Parts: sequence; C-alpha cells; structure tokens
Amino acid sequence: MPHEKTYIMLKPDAVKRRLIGEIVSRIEKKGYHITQAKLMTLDKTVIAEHYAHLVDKPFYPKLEAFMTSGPVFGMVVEGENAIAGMRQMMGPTNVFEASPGTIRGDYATNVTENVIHGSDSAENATIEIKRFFG
Ligand code: IDP
Ligand code: MG
Repeated sequence: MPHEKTYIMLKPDAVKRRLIGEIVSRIEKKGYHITQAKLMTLDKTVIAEHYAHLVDKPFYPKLEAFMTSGPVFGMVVEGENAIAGMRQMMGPTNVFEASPGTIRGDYATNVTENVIHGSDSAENATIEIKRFFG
C-alpha cells in the first residue's frame, strides 16, 4: 500500500462540540501520523473553492453558512493508504448511512453538519493540502 498524505478537516460543529481531542485520538490510535495541524476560520471564497463541485446545489448556502460559522481544525494526516483509510474511518457523506464505529456514524445526526472532511482522491489531497497549508 502506498504511503499517502490526506487533508482532514474537523468542521465547525466538531470544534464547537469540543470533539477535536477525541477525533484526533482515533486517528492516532489507528496508526496515522498528524504531520501538520492548525485552527483556522475560513471565508466564503475558500469555501467556494473547496466545495466548487457543490456551489450550484440548493443546499450550498446552508453549507457555506455552516463552514464559515466558526473555526475548523485542519490537518495533514499521513500513513499507508491514508486517503481511502480515512474515508473509511469517516463513514459516508450521508450520516444516516454511516455505521456506528465510523466518525460520522458516532458523532453526527445531520447531513450538512457531519463533523469531518477528508480528501477523496490523491489528486484532491494534493490540491487541498496546498490550499490550506500552502
Ligand atoms: P464528503 O464530505 O463525504 O466528501 P461531498 O459530496 O464532497 O461529501 O459534500 C461535501 C459536504 O457538503 C458534505 O460533507 C456535507 O457537509 C455537505 N453535503 C453534501 N451533500 C449534502 C446534501 O445532500 N445536503 C446537505 N449537505 C450536503
Ligand atoms: Mg468531498
């Protein structure tokens, strides 16, 4: 399995609910390394870039308001097969399909406010790490 870097972001709901420690702990216990991390408050411009595939969706205004509502905790997470491995730990986008044991399955009850973002491909991981860590 390839050694990969992925961009993981704990969304404003996770930060407000003081779940940073608990989720970071799960990522570390899995065996991944957190090699960069920071709290940041995102503006509408960067959210529109990050969610460019969703800007035309009817729920986008709600997503934009949510993602700019407070600080997020961005991380670079590294390890073997880290991109797909983190997506598996996160659970699916739709929280109602997320099994207990996944991060979304354990902590989220809302489709928009679903606690965590993770890159979905190697190409996007590179773009997102550059976007948020330069
Ligand atoms: P992902 O976060 O699992 O990669 P994406 O399709 O990239 O899923 O969607 C980005 C984010 O947009 C989701 O995590 C969620 O916060 C929000 N979102 C996606 N689909 C919906 C929807 O149908 N209704 C409301 N919010 C949505
Ligand atoms: Mg996505």
